[in-house]
Amino acid sequence: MRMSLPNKLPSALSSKKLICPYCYEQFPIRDILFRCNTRTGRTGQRCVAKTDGILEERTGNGRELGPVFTADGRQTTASCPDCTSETRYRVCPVCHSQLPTQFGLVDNLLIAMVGSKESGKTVYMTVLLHEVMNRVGARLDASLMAGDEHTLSRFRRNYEDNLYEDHRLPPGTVSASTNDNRVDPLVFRLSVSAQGPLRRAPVHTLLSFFDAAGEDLTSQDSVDLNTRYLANADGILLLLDPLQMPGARREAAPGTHMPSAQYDTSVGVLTRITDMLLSQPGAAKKGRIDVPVAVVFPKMDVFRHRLRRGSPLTVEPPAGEKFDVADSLDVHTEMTSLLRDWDGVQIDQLMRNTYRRYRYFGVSALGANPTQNAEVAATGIQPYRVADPFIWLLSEFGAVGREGSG
Ligand SMILES: Nc1nc2c(ncn2[C@@H]2O[C@H](COP(=O)(O)OP(=O)(O)O)[C@@H](O)[C@H]2O)c(=O)[nH]1
Ligand SMILES: [Mg+2]
Ligand SMILES: [Zn+2]
Ligand SMILES: [Zn+2]
Repeated sequence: MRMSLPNKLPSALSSKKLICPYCYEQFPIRDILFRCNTRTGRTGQRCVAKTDGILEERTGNGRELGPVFTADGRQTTASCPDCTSETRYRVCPVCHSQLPTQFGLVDNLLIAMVGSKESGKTVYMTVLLHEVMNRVGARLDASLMAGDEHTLSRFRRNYEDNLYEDHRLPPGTVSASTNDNRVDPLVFRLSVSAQGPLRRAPVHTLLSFFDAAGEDLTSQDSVDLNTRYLANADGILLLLDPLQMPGARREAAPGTHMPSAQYDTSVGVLTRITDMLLSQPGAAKKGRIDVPVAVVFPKMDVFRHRLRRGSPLTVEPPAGEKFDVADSLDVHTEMTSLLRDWDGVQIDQLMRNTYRRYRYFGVSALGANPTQNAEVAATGIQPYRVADPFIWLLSEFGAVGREGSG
């Protein structure tokens, strides 16, 4: 699906503050910069490609690229002051990342993912995106594509191929603080076809996934580093690992690989994130945090043998093209009662008292415990309910419809 782009951004947008999907910094649209495409211009001159110091420092991308220059950021093209060549490359004024073509023209939704170390973030994100690109996308009549070349190659090489081709589990994610404060989110384009009588045009959104390293959330300092990402996110996927809750650990299937992190990290991470969000000006409405938070309990496969008969976490989830409200509430209720069994009442109280829009989800990205050698089980990857939290967030954003009630 291709969109035709106007040359000038709609005036309604020109005063709007935008947030870069790569560095999550905010800036007005007129501040967008351009990058010379290093083609020979009308005057016969040609700019030389060089490493961009700012881009390299911020993202680690040290490729040789055309020079960056200032022009009217409300336009989609500009001509280079040095070589007169006309360029369509727009870049972020802060980190110099090339902005997706649709940036500023379509909704820009930032989804931050957080959770403690070893809670399963990297595995979950890989399987979720793989599923949405394949099966789930077809079901929602939506297509998900990498928003830029860098994301495309990085997602394949560092995430998808590892798990799906080599059947290997990811190594620990590098912490933002041990990596010169660099963070490099994956940016995707999601197009959802027109649904129902009320929606005539397809919805295009840019999604930015930021896989925060969990170790960044175990001290107040490192939480501050992630503040910008979380504070500017439109939706949060919060992974709370049951295996990092004492009451749940003892119920896990024999042979389950236990995370090496301390017990209380699930509550700890939630507490620190909550404090951070509450400290943001305007984040809370009537004392409650307004950003939708999907509270995802991963690795549910290791508790399958303990679930009661008829539990919504044992049935095939609905596969309609809309978000199924009743099913989701059933799962939410089931997770609430599991939390009680797992001594997680504190988590539930914190959510109830501080968040306005949150929902519990039980998922399994792998469907089974990996082998002792950190490989995918011989039965392969059999994801269960991985897309539920994502579809709920999309429905909260108004990008997919809802059906049923509860
Ligand atoms: N049984 C089971 N284990 C999982 C699942 N997802 C992740 N794990 C385990 O959790 C470990 C950490 O996962 P990873 O995604 O690297 O965690 P991260 O540190 O939060 O990125 C993996 O090596 C697996 O052992 C799952 O769906 N089921
Ligand atoms: Mg990771
Ligand atoms: Zn030039
Ligand atoms: Zn940026």
